[in-house]
Amino acid sequence: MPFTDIIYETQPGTMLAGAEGDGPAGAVAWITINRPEVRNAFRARTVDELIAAFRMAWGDPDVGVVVLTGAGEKAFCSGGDQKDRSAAGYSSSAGIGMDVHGMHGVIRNIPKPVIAMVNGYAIGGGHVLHVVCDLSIAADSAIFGQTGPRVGSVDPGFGTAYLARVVGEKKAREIWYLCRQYSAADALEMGLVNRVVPATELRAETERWCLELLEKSPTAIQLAKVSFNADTAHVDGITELGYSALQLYYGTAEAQEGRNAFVEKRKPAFRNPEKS
Ligand code: S0N
Repeated sequence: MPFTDIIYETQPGTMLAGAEGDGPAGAVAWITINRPEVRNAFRARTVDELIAAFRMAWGDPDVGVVVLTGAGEKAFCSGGDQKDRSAAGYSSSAGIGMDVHGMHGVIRNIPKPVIAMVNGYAIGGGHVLHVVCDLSIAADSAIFGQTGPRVGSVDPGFGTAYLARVVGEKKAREIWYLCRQYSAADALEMGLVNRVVPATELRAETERWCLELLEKSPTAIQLAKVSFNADTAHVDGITELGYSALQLYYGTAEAQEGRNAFVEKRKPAFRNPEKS
């Protein structure tokens, strides 16, 4: 599949910041969402390309770590492309909607650590993306938050249940219900990210983490990842159910009001959508 919405690159361990002498064997796969004009929002094609890229990294024996990031300095990812969303949900040439569940699945199941390098806004479905990665390293300028109840959407799967594992039930509910934005410092304090560095040092710091990971036993890391995942594997079933309900919700006037208000740059009127 030729990529239009993402960039896939590999970088040998010997070329990483901090590598000395021969450096470690192995390589890093860099996957960059490349739609900066819409703050790296994803459409169905983007999701299909991300799944294909993660499978490439999965099948490449040299790749020991995957880094997911966004193009430009403004955004990591702003979630589903609201301009590509109708009452039928998100469009897709295959007619099966957008495979967000499949995208979360490949990030969770690839037997290699995945680092989210959060270079700006991680918002909505873009926030969920960093949450499902194994580790998150953020620029001090990064901003975090969910928007679903403001735009007539929700991620009733890993986006809610797994977030609660990361930051606790009370904080996860606050994040989802109030749709506030949080600074990188807030994110570090609540355990939502592993490290915050000045934006100018983000790439080098991420490379140093990759270097450390490449020096470890890949099989030990793989087994650790699988065992961490086993504890939340039941969320897959919740996601199937939740996404089926989400597809029905997208067809309602209430959900359409959220999407229309975002595109028209106005406040939504959820409690009386027909009159707006
Ligand atoms: C990211 C924000 C905060 C950036 O604000 P800023 O810097 O002021 O820029 P803007 O002027 O707002 O944006 C610049 C241009 O980019 C467009 N744009 C931005 N985000 C999107 C987007 N998501 N879709 C389409 N276009 C986007 C702007 O319209 C603007 O374009 P122009 O210049 O032409 O006006 C801010 O942009 C923001 O809040 N964005 C919206 C974020 C959002 O609501 N995302 C959807 C999130 N959805 C969910 O949370 C649903 C749950 C979920 O995860 C999910 C689950 C299953 C299936 C799908 C989804 C899904 O993600 O929907």
